[in-house]
Amino acid sequence: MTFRFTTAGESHGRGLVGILEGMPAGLPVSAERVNAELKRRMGGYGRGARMKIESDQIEWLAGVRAGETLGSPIAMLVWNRDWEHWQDVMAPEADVADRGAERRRQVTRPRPGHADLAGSLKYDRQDARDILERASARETVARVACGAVCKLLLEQFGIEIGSHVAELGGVAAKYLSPLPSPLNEAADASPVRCLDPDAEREMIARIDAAKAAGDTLGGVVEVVALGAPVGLGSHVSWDRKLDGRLAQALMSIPAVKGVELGLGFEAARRKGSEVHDEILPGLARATNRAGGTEGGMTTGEPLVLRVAMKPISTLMSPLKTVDLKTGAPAQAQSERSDVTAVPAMGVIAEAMVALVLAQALLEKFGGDALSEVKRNVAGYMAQVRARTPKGAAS
Ligand code: EPS
Repeated sequence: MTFRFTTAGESHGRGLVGILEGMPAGLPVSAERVNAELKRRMGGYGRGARMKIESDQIEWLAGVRAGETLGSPIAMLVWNRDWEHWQDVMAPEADVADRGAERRRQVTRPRPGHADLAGSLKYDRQDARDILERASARETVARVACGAVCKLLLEQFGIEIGSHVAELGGVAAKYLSPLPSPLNEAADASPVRCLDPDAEREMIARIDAAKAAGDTLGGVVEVVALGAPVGLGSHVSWDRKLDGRLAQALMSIPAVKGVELGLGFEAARRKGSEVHDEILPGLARATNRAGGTEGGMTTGEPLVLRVAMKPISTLMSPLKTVDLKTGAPAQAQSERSDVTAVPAMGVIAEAMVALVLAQALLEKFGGDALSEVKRNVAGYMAQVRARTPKGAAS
């Protein structure tokens, strides 16, 4: 069965829609669980005034009845409350009465680092708002809603995904080993989703300083998925490799510039004997430097990914640009925005990992009903156990 998802919606348009296809029938779902993820995404110190306006909640449009999925496409809608203030600017109709010859709030001074310039040229638009409204990270609301349904599926198989902020504005958190469990309970208790209180204090100070200077900050989030069985993804073809699929999904998050798995770039600096994870009796691993995949397949160890986000490109102290209407040098457009969205990006990254893992799980064990998927997983796990060498610790 094809598993796919897509989103529609502009930042200040009427609302956002997420469509998820290929979920088996019989999966218990609830708006409360999805909304809890949306609420986590809205948080984080350094967000702008927009998050005080919105109160993101889904409405089920299709695919769910009596608290369970039907196996049909699932559609979810989140209204933009801010639409009220943008109706004339964003109206789909050509003839909105009070706007005169041109729509208000046109953007002709593209922001370096945003989609404004390349998008305006590519799509042949005079007003870069036609580009930035869709390039906005507001779209990730619909991703998180779809990811939340995937998390509910993964939960049925003991797979749990969490994240924490490892670095923000150049401040690195001390690494906690082992990580707290449940990870998200600990991370969500921090306003920057950081597990190190000293680093948290310094990150908040840097966000305040950046805000005062009209600047923005990036950072690094670590995402951890526990409980994935060995063998999701495949070595046989480039587009089935799970590490590649995870990297693509995470790189598609607005402002994300890099993804590492396990040791990541550090592996390139070490000798082989200091990189690879030795195999112990019972087929356990001495270490997990690989970060949970080998040959494009899960190893059964935790998946550990790090995701780097650049600073948001809307600066209140703007950079140089060119006005596309006149060709004259200008200052880039400033719009209300966030100082940093790194804590929220962690929640979005969890959703993207959930989408990739759900797809890979259903690819391998797919069935029309949850009961069928469960039988397939149980049969496979019995096969894996039977392959574990005799006399080994299990
Ligand atoms: C964003 C700009 C800000 C952010 C927005 C992403 O919105 P606004 O221009 O309305 O102030 O708050 O993020 C969200 C609305 C969200 O829900 O995450 C941008 O330009 O990408």
